[in-house]
Amino acid sequence: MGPRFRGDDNAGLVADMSPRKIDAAHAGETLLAVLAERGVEYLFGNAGTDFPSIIEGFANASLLGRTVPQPVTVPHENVAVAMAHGYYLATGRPQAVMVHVNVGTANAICGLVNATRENIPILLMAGRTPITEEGRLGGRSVYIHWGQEMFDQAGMLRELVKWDYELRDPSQVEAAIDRALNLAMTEPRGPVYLTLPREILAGGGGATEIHPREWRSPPATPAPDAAAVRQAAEWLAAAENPLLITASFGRNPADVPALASLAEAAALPVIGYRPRYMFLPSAHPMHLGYEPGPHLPEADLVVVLDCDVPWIPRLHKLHPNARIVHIAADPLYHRYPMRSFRCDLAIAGSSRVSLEALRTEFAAKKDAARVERRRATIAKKRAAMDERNRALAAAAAKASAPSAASILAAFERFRRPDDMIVTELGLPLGLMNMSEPGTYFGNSPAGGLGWGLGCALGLKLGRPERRVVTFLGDGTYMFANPTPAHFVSAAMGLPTLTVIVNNRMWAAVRRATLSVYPDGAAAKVNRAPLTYLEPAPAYEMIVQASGGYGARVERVEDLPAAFERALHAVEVEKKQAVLNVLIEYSDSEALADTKR
Ligand SMILES: Cc1ncc(C[n+]2csc(CCOP(=O)(O)OP(=O)(O)O)c2C)c(N)n1
Repeated sequence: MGPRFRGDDNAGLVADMSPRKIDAAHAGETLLAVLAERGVEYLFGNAGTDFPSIIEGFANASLLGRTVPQPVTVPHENVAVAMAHGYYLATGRPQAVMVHVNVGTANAICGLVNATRENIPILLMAGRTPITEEGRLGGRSVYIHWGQEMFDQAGMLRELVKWDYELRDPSQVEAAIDRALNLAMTEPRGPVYLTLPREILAGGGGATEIHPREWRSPPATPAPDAAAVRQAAEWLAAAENPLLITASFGRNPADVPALASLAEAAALPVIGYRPRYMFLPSAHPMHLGYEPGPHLPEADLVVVLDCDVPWIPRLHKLHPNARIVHIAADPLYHRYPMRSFRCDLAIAGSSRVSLEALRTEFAAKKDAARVERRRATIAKKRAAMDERNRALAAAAAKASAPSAASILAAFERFRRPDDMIVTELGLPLGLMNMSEPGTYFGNSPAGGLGWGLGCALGLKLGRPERRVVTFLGDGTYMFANPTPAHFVSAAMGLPTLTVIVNNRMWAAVRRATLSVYPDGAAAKVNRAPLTYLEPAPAYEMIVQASGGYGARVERVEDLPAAFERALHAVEVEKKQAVLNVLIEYSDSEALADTKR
């Protein structure tokens, strides 16, 4: 094979693109070898009768000392997908999940809904019931092989993945894995699905060629259009009250300085609306908190950055003459069936590059006096916000029953800047002083509950040196398959702290009911149906069954000691820990929440 040149400038002559040869027993072994070659470190697996060649492949690899992904046994598919999700967030590297035919896929789908709406690349693989009824190695051999067949197994999730394919021949393994991973990693990123019939996995084998990873590279993220950036910069220079709203910016922690620098230079205040990541240090003078509502009526320019839902039209009113600029890899969110926020200008491409380009263009166009006027206005708003947060923390500390605010305020004293915080709850984030990118992970806008525990495990696997702390409600804890999650934590040595904010109900469901029927019957009756989770289990005991530390907390004054003890369990005893904190639910707070 002749030499190959890579890169725009022909700077890199790849020394050797010749394939590596392995002696594979079957396509299942080739699959594992290709995954490892492509940098997939883990296969989160929930196995069934479709796995023989995969299990053989792993076993043979350990006998032969061959490099394969590390198999992780995950006893619920939703946890497996959430682990791959968390691992990607921690490392930027997509991983593989393999589940059992259609039934395992069905269990994985909630996690996949979350991943797809957060553009998380995951290679989801599933067996496909054996095709042949007799005569072939790997063909049907047990009762379920008839009942599990579907006309179109991928039809269950086609809407949720960027690509799906059924492996048709053993010779396709490398090409199929490459296509899967490259499409998953191409912006806008997302999960992909590959089904693996048992005969195909059992076939093939012999001398097999595996090319180096560079053989098929994914495209780089497109750069933004220069004219569009110039237009946005002009509007940013002319605005009296610009505002930037984001939700998913900061998924790549390395991007955060680009926003910090533009916000500072342009006196551009930033709101994280239902943020999924740390997008700007809390102490940054341009950080104006988490509610766009109060600022939107006077904002004459709104920059919507990596944000699927920048405001709720029913709740929030815009300045009638505001200019709206959307910036994202996929600014129109093309997979959302309906989404019609106003848009004067959309800039597609890498958000970091767009922000950097905007900063450069803005520097050439800015009106220095206007920028300083903006800075002074923002400083006043920021001071008022800091005062409100101080009052909230003080009130929470004085109350006798814990609340989400007092839990967060108590934890704040123990939090290290690089702790990774996961939450599936609407926490009062103004009480958290976030300073480092990549330290906060909120749940997907799809809101498929039960993601947090698995995500925390994936984060810990990717960054074992970090502390990982998850805040979730009692309802969400049950959605998260706690027994499988605690099992994986113990089996893999992944100690994390979970804090259950336990109101013994699905408060979000009650809130939703009251927001539609504020004076209705459900608001008046004592216990509206389908809302309460009583008698409440002793959740702290579930983790103990997996050798973890669990404790129950009922008073605000006990919170500091509880956090100290639980963090000691995690850090020193290397045990997973759960704090089950009982809080009181209040309808008036819930009603206030529906108006934000
Ligand atoms: C998989 C899934 N099922 C149901 C829901 C609907 N849902 C949204 S919030 C919620 C209640 C969550 O309860 P909990 O974690 O206790 O938090 P709380 O609302 O009480 O603060 C439910 C059931 C969902 N989002 N996801």
